[in-house]
Amino acid sequence: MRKWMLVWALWAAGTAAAQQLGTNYRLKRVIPVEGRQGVAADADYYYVSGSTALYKYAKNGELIACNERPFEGLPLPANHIGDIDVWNGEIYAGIETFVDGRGEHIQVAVYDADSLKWRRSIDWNADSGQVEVCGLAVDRDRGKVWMADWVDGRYLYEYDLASGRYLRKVHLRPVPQWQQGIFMAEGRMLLSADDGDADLDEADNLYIADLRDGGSAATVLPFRLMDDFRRPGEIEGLAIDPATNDLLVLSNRGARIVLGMPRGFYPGYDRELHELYVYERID
Ligand SMILES: [Ca+2]
Ligand SMILES: [Ca+2]
Repeated sequence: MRKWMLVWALWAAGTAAAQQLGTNYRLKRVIPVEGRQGVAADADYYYVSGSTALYKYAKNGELIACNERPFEGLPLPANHIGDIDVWNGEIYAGIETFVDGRGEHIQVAVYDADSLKWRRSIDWNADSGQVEVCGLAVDRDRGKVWMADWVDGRYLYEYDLASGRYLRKVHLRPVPQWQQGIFMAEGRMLLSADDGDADLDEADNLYIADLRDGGSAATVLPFRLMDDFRRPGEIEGLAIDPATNDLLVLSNRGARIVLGMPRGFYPGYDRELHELYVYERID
């Protein structure tokens, strides 16, 4: 291969993998899914987490595979999966035991994206101050993984992907209320927050924090009001599709949520619906 071809091939591979953020998104599709917690995407598939399961979907919404026993073999007790990410053929899941609004036994569990089987886990550093894991995000450019905390949302926690070592936390100012999912692109963190009260028909929100300066604190800015969901409910995980740069946001509707746990249904619903909202970038 000529040198310029090699350089071009490396450049093309690099740009194809890097998600890019837009400033304005338009809803193009809603896909019913099984899981109520998180979403991730690679070039060919969507991955969805339920509280106790992992699902793999073709991008037309067809269910391809599932693992309904994802805690088998894990080194710590577990009953809850939050938002997930996928990178280099592996699914990263923030896992814990979650009971009545509090988490314990936090771990980053890594699964094979083909078989959905568990491979290994990255240990939580309890001294970091993190008390819950609602979601995580891989920083593809820097080889890091970040965890967010729904109970005490003041900080995001950074770990090294290769060694699993805890590195630092970043102070969010202001703190979004009831964070759910996070996703990192171009050094900036997108956060979903379940800050709209579904009892009052309030929409939930996405926020963005620029972490590129490496500082101990980051300013959180509004990114998008999610007022185009079919009914205000519980916003969950989010991701950017690396093939299309579509914004993917999971949301639940129909169930009344108290302290993070479903407690009965709103009028007109006899079950909770889980939907993947697919947004195309328009600028
Ligand atoms: Ca969640
Ligand atoms: Ca809400």
